[in-house]
Parts: sequence; structure tokens; C-alpha cells
Amino acid sequence: MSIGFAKRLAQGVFDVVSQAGGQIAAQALQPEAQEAHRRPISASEDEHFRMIFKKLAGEDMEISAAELQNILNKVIGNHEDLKTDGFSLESTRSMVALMDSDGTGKLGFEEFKILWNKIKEWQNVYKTHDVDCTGTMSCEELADAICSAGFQLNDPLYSAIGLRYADESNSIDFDNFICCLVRLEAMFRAFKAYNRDGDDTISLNIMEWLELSMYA
Ligand code: ISA
Ligand code: CA
Ligand code: CA
Ligand code: CA
Repeated sequence: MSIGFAKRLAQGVFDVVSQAGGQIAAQALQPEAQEAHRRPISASEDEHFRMIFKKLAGEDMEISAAELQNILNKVIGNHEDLKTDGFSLESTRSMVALMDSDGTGKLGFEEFKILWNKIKEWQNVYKTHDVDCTGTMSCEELADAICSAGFQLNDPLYSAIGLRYADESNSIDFDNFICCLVRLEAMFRAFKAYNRDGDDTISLNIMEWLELSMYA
């Protein structure tokens, strides 16, 4: 494939992704459609998303960490109000691991759709809680944003998250915010899966603990 053609293809995919994303985002962002945002998407929207997925996933029909990095960095360029130095390959490897429910090492259609819908929801949360319009989250803005995203944490956890994801000026940019929430949601999901008797404690042997912590 010539470089020129590959670039046009990538640009074409980017236009398709951002246009589709924009359309879906536009519907979800309309106040009267907020509830609609929670309705199951229609068959035609699902087909449209499936067509986009096929273009993004390529021949193996799965999205790798490198492909996810390419997609996210192309879409983020459309959003002036989401400050970022870009999604690193390491961050998209982690996101794939956290969303890879069937253990293929990549994201299939359903896994990617779940991740994409979460990112769409959380980018709205980010914009809503960036009250000083810096394009980044301060620690105070972050606590409100995480709470509004549905995660009840405690102060030690907020401190740990600040140490892990904030920069020298104690700000958290968009890619770090998304990586934080993907991990947070996946850890809540893992705990729930192990908490079979619902007593809010789980018991793991060393190999289960290592598997959970190493592929994340
Ligand atoms: I990275 C990212 C940023 C914003 C992904 C998705 C969104 C929201 C809408 S759907 C979009 O611009 O695609
Ligand atoms: Ca692929
Ligand atoms: Ca998978
Ligand atoms: Ca801010």
C-alpha cells in the first residue's frame, strides 16, 4: 500500500470515526436527548458503528493497543477543550488489558463498543467538571468528576490517584483521566466478580492476585 494511499485511508477512517463520533456525541449532548443517551442505540447506529469498527480493526477484526492509540489520538485532536499530550502505547496497552474480557489480547467489537461508550460518557464528565476551563482536572475538580462518574472513593484513594496520574502542577490531563477511570471501573468490576457471596470481602490466592495485577 503506498504511503499516500495509507494516509488517505487513515484520514478517511479518521473522518468516518470523528464524523460518526460527532453525530452520536451530538445526539447525546442535546439536553432533550440526555435520556436518549442512555437508551440502547438503534440497529442502524449499531450497524454504522460496526462499519467503523471494521475499518479501524483491519483484517484481524480486533483492535490492538497500537490501533487504539491511533484512533484515540486522531479523535482527541478534534477537542480543543481536552488537554492531552496524547495517549501513549503503554496507556492503550493497559486499557486493552483492562477491557479484554475474552483474553484475546485485543478488543473485539463488543469490548471496543463498551470502551468507546465509556470514553464518550467520561469526556462529558471531564468537560462538565473542568469548571475553570483549563482543559485539565485539578485535584478538587477530579474528586467531583470521579464522584459524578459513579465511583465513591475515600481520601487515601484520591491521594493515590493524584500521585499516579497528576503532573508536577498537580493537574490531570485528559488521557490520564481516561486511563484512571478505565482502571478504576475495571478494578470495581473485578472485585464484584470475585465477591460472589456479596459480603464485600474477597479471597484470592497468590496466583489469582498476580494474574489480576499483572494483566491490567
Ligand atoms: I479520545 C475521545 C474524545 C471524545 C473519544 C470520543 C469522544 C466523544 C465524541 S464521540 C467524539 O468526538 O468522537
Ligand atoms: Ca487490528
Ligand atoms: Ca478481547
Ligand atoms: Ca480545570
